[in-house]
This record gives sequence, C-alpha cells and structure tokens, in this order.
Amino acid sequence: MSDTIYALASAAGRAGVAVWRLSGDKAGPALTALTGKPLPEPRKVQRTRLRDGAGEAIDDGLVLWFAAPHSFTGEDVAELHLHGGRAVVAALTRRLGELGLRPAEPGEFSRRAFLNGKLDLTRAEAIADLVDAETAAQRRQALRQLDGGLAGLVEGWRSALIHAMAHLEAVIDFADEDIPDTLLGQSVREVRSLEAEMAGHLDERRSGERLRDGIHIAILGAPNAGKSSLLNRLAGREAAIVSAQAGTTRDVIEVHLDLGGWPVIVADTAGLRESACEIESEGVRRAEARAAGADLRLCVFDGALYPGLDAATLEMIDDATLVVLNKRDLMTAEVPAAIAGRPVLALSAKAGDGVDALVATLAETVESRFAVGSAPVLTRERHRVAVAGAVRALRRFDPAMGVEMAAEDLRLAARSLGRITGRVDVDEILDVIFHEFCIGK
Ligand SMILES: Nc1nc2c(ncn2[C@@H]2O[C@H](COP(=O)(O)OP(=O)(O)OP(=O)(O)O)[C@@H](O)[C@H]2O)c(=O)[nH]1
Ligand SMILES: [Mg+2]
Repeated sequence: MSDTIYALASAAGRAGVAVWRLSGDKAGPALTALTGKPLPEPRKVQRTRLRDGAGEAIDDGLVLWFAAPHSFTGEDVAELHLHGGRAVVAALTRRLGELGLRPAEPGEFSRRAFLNGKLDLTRAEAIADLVDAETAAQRRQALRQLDGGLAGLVEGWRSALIHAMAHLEAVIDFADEDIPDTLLGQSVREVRSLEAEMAGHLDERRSGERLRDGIHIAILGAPNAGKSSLLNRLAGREAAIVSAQAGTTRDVIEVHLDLGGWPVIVADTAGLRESACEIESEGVRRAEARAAGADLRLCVFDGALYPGLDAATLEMIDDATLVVLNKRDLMTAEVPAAIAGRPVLALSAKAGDGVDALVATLAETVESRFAVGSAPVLTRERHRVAVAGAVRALRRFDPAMGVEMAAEDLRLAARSLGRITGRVDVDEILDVIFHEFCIGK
C-alpha cells in the first residue's frame, strides 16, 4: 500500500480558487473527516463546509470524489476547490497532516497514473509539457502528444515488429517442413519499410525537441555593428547595454521571444575581433561557441562601413544565416541584393525601420525549417535515442544470415521502442522523467 498524498494543485491569486488533490487509500476517510458527511457520489460536485479536528470551519467549498480505479491516478482521489487564502491553505495543510496524508513530490500523481496503467510515458511527458507550454505552438504539440499521437505511432511500429517476429518464429519452429519462401520475403519487405519510416522520424533538425525547448538564434557581428541595439529592438526593452564604444558587450545576453507561436531564445554576443583584453577575448570565445550551437544565426554588418564588410562575420555565414545590414540611415551606398550568397535585410536598429520585416522573415524561416505539421513528432532526446536504437537493430536485420539472429534483431528493435511508452525497462527512466514535473501533477 502506498502513502496517501496531497497537493495544492493550483492557486489563482490570494483570494482566488485553490484546487487540492488527494490520492490514495486515505483520500476517502480524509474527505469524510473534513466534511463530516458520507462520501459524495463519484464525479458529482458537492458544496460543503470543511472543518478541522476541533470542528471549526476551515472553508466553504466544492468537493469531488473519484473512486478507484476511475480516477486520474487509478487510486481513490478527492478534489477540493477552496479559497486560496493563506489561512485556509495553512489550516487545511495542518489538517491533512493530522489525517496521515503527506505532500506529493513533483510528478507523483502522474507517476502513480503511469504505474496504474492510466497513462503511458509519452502522455505523462505531455502533461509536463502542457504545464510548461509558453507559446501556442508548444501547447498544440503537447496536446497532440497527450492525445496519444506519439504513443500510437510508436505502438504501431512495435506491433508491426512483433508481427514480423511471429512470422520468423514460425520459420524457426517449422524448419523441417516446407515454409514458403514468400513468407520470409514478406517479413523482409515489412521490416525494410518500417525501418525507412522510423528513420524518417529521426529528423536531423529535431523539430519536436526544438519546439519544446526553444529555437536558439545568435546575433553575431563586428564590434559596434549594432547587435545589442538589434537585440533590444527585438526584445522591446533595454536588455543589453548599447554604447558607441566598440567592445561593449562581453557576456552572452539572452532574451526569450514568442515568434509567431514559436519559442525563441535570441542571444546577443560580443563583437568578433582580436583583442588584447582578456575579458573581451573570453567574450569573443563565448560568441563563437554560441554561434556554433545556434539553430539560426543573424550576422549583422555595419552599413556605415559598407561596402566594407567585416571578414570575421563573413566567415560565419552559412545556409542557416540571415544577413542584416544595419545603420541603413547612415548608408551612402546602395543596399546589395545579397552578401555571401544570402539575401540582405537592411534596417536601422536605432530608429527601428526594417525591424518588423526582419521579425517576419525570422518567423518564416523558423516556420519553414522547424514546422512539424500534424504528424506526431519525437519531442525528447530519449525518444530519438530509442528510435535510433531500433533503426540500428533493423539495419542489421538479415534473415539470410540466420533466422535466429534476425529474430533477435527484431526483438531488440521492439524493446528499444517499448522504452518510449514505458512498456520495458521502466525503472531506470521513471526518476528522470517525473522529476521534471511540477508539484500537483
Ligand atoms: N545611426 C545608427 N546608429 C546605430 C544603429 N544601430 C546602432 N547604432 C549605434 O551604434 C553604436 C553601437 O551599437 P551597439 O548596439 O552597442 O553595437 P554592438 O554591435 O552591440 O557593439 P559591441 O557590443 O561593442 O560589439 C551605438 O552608438 C548605437 O547607438 C543604427 O541603426 N543607426
Ligand atoms: Mg553589444
């Protein structure tokens, strides 16, 4: 028998509504002790007064009762909708302790739901993602996963593998009899097509993970090009210090933006140049590291110096780069159509002209590089590792080299996929997954 746990699942403001969730064998007795009434009918809201051990009223509120196994956790669950005031919270916390309940750990409700077969791991992860979702695209992705999109995809692959395995077992068991060659040929075809489909989901850009964690954009350029001015424009606030002195920015400065529903982390960096100053050199080293790790780069050139172009910045340009020609207001030369083969966005970070066009282009670029469509995607590294493991096993699969070995490859692939939904090797991954959760979920 496990402990009975409780959590204050949400509190909206000081006098707002607070939802409490109690789960475990003592949830029922605790509810009757609090209300002084028999348990309400399951799933029917009851308005009632809740009292402490001495019979003094704690609050007036709504209670709900979910009898095991028909609850979120699969255990007996009570929910209390009370006022969120501090005194109410304190009194109820004390009373629940007296009644033998303990506060839940982060993710403990979802963990119990998983262990009781109410959720697979991808759905449990989706709950955490939904709670953390900051943009519309993140919310949509989390909901799709919560609806079982990813679980369905992975379980479909897994059952197809098990099906192919059964074919092979038949070949092994009836080795003395005549098994039509076509049976083997069919297995091979099935496995090859599965392998291709799974490999197709190992998208190199890791769109699902990017959408979950945020897309990293680094602003790069020579000192004084106007990188910090641009960051401040994008952020809509003075996040970084701007000055006419070259070498102002040293540390990497990040701002989080919602770019048309995409979570984006824009990093301003130190101007790229050789410097005798130890601090500035470290800044440049950090800028280069950030440039290497970024999903997209904004290379900023100083328009006042055009047609002169900074060589160190030119070196950074690749096909994941947007080229910005800043200080358009000071430009005497024509704006070129392209620099280093990339289209040019001319703007003035100081005055703000052209910044909207840059934001629009950035949003389009992000959308076209990372859009995930409506198909389920892998949203965590552990999903990708598991699918990659399965694909590796399937690439080895070759019944011509021995049917037993081939069956073992299928078993390994199915096992690797089973880790995603939590069908196999559960213990080692549970702690990792559920510790990311907030309390009350
Ligand atoms: N006229 C004009 N001046 C600008 C523009 N953008 C930036 N500046 C000026 O250029 C100078 C340098 O701007 P910053 O944004 O600090 O440049 P930075 O690239 O961050 O420089 P470091 O941090 O030293 O690498 C400041 O005096 C800005 O006011 C612009 O569009 N037009
Ligand atoms: Mg700067």
